[in-house]
Parts: sequence; structure tokens; C-alpha cells
Amino acid sequence: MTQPSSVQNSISAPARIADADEALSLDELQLAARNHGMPLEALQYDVTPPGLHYLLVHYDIPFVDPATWRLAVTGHVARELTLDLAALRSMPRQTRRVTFECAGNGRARLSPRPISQPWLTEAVGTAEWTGVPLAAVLAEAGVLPGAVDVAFTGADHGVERGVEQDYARSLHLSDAVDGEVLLADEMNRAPLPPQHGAPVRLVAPGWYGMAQVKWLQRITVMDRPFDGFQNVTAYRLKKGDEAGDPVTRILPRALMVPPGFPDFMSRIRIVDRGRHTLRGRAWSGWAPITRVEVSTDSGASWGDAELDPADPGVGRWAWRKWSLDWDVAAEGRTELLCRATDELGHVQPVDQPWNRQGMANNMVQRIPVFVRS
Ligand SMILES: Nc1nc2c(c(=O)[nH]1)N[C@H]1C(S)=C(S)[C@@H](COP(=O)(O)O)O[C@H]1N2
Ligand SMILES: [Mo]
Repeated sequence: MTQPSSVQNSISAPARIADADEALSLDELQLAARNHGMPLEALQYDVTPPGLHYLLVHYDIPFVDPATWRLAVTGHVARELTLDLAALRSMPRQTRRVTFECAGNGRARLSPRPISQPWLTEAVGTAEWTGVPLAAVLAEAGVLPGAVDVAFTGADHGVERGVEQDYARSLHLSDAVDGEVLLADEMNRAPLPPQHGAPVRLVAPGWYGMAQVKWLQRITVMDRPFDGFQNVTAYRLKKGDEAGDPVTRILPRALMVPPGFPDFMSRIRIVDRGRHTLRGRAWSGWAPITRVEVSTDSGASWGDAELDPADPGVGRWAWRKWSLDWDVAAEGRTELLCRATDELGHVQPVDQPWNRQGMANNMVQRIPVFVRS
């Protein structure tokens, strides 16, 4: 790559940590303006309405013509395949309702703040994805003995910390063929919109967003571990310069629809005295949600919310609805908190689980509220 050396230096620097009192920069604002969250009032919907699902794009949204698009299946397989959209769509299809969350969700609230896409807590959304199970396409190609990883490459291209690349991520073979992963060409029963990966993306239920490769053009079955940037350098849980553990499945999180109405600038909620039903959603990519607790006194005490019965028609990958009645007597300020627990016993922490890139941080949500008389 040829670059003026000043550009080269600034873009190849490792991800930076903000100084203690450092404000958000224009670079962070630029990312935040491109990559939007889901307004939390949209937690009311079972399936996030079009345009309200969060969005994250590392580079540019590539312009892909569905008529000339091809998917190559290559590498450690018996038969290399090249599929056009019609060929892919002619295979048996499935639909899954899946909650996605970006691994960087909550990053902007960390202290010190890792400098990257500055998410608050809104990097989430739920959609119905329709497509062909990845396992069926891999079976058609015939995975050879000795395969370990399957890499997925998108049509988007950029440079990240000095490394020029097509966006690519891998799954271990066992995760790729578990029957849950889809090659999806429809979102909410309509063709994928450009920003969500048209014409075809990967949908790996339960995994953080980085695994959901958009604008998919190549699937490479590998007989050695994939060592691409997004697996080996980005998306690692680390405190310093060590390699760190990979970011994988979504840790539990509960979010609440902010009650009352907001102050325009501070977003502080104004609530009247009396009875309110607090509502929200909770999810985990590891196991079903078993408990949601809510605090209405800034974390001093917790009560159990009621979980809506799980709908067997929906499957296990979508968020679960919860609610709790709140009788508000005292005027003044308080904070509302909520936290989820899953069947494996993962509980959301009240204190921040800090790491250098601000990944998989599922610290509880806090909603400042002013109760008026
Ligand atoms: N090709 C490609 N796929 C990608 C990305 C990307 O930048 N390029 N971003 C990933 C990340 S980090 C997230 S969180 C999800 C976001 O999916 P969405 O924008 O459809 O919500 O897409 C993933 N897939
Ligand atoms: Mo992400």
C-alpha cells in the first residue's frame, strides 16, 4: 500500500485509549453518524421495524449488482462451487428470528474509553432472516477431512490499523455446520437492504455482530486456522498487548424501554407519580434467559421482572420480553437499572468489565429518571 507517511502513521497506530478527560473526537462522531443504534423505544417491537435495526459497517457499503453477484465456495472441499442468486434461492430455505448485537455495544460508557465506534447501549436489533442453511451448501461442496475453519469474505474493502483487507471472519467448522447458520438473502421477508449486506449475508445466531458477514462473496474451507485481521487482531478480549481470547457469543443483556418522556438534550426521563409498567427485552447468545431483575432505586435493591412465556414458534435466538410494575411515590431523581441472567448462570455485571477494545461489555443499563409531583 502506498500512502503519504503521515497518513500511514496515523492509520497504522494501534487502537487508542482516550485520556481520562478526553472528549469524543470528530473521528468518533464520523463513525457514530454512519453507524446508528436502535432507538431504545423500538424495544417495544418483537421484530425491529425497517430502518430502526442498528447498523455497523467498517468500511463503505459496497455496490453489488445482484444479477452479476456470485458466491464462490473454495478451499478444502471435494467440489468447488460458484452459485448465482437463483441457484442459491432454489435450495431449501429456512427463516429464523435472531437478535443481533455489536460486540462493541456499551463501549462509549467505559472508562477509560477505547477509541472506536462509540456505542452507548443501542447497538442491537431483531430481524427475521430467510435463506439457505450454510450446512447444506457445505455438504454440496463436500468438506474434506482435516478441515478446521470456514472463512467468509465480504465485498467491502478498507484499511484498519495499517492492514488493508476485504472484511473477512471465520467460524470453526463445528460452528459452521451446526445447522443454525444461514446464508440469508431476505430480512423481514424482503430482499436484504444494501446496508444490511445485499444480496447475501451470513447469519450466525447467538454470535456477536462481527461474525454476521455482509455482502458475502467467498466461503473458504480451510485445513489450518484462519488468521485474518478480524479474528486475530480485532475482536479479542485483552487488557494489554497480549493476543487475548476471541470474542464469540453474545453475553446476556437486558434493556428497558425508557419510561415517561425525555428531556431533549440530556435524555433524562420525566415520569409522573403513580403506577408505571416498565418493559424491555433480554437476550443471550449462550443459553435461554432465566431471569431479569430491575432496580428502581439506583441499584440499592433489586426485584424480579416477569418474563413473557417463550414462544416456541419463534425459537431460541430472539430476545425475550419482560415487564415489571413500578409504583412511584417519591418525587426527585432516581436511576432505573436492569440485568439479565441466562441458563448457564451468566449474570450482567453492575461494574464495567473493561478491556482494551471495549468488546463484549455487558455492564447493566442505567436510566436517569426525574419523578415530578
Ligand atoms: N462485510 C462486512 N460484514 C460485516 C461488517 C462489515 O463491516 N463488513 N460489520 C460486522 C459488524 S461489526 C456487525 S456488528 C454487524 C452489523 O450488522 P448490521 O449492520 O446488519 O446490523 O455486521 C457485521 N458484518
Ligand atoms: Mo460490531
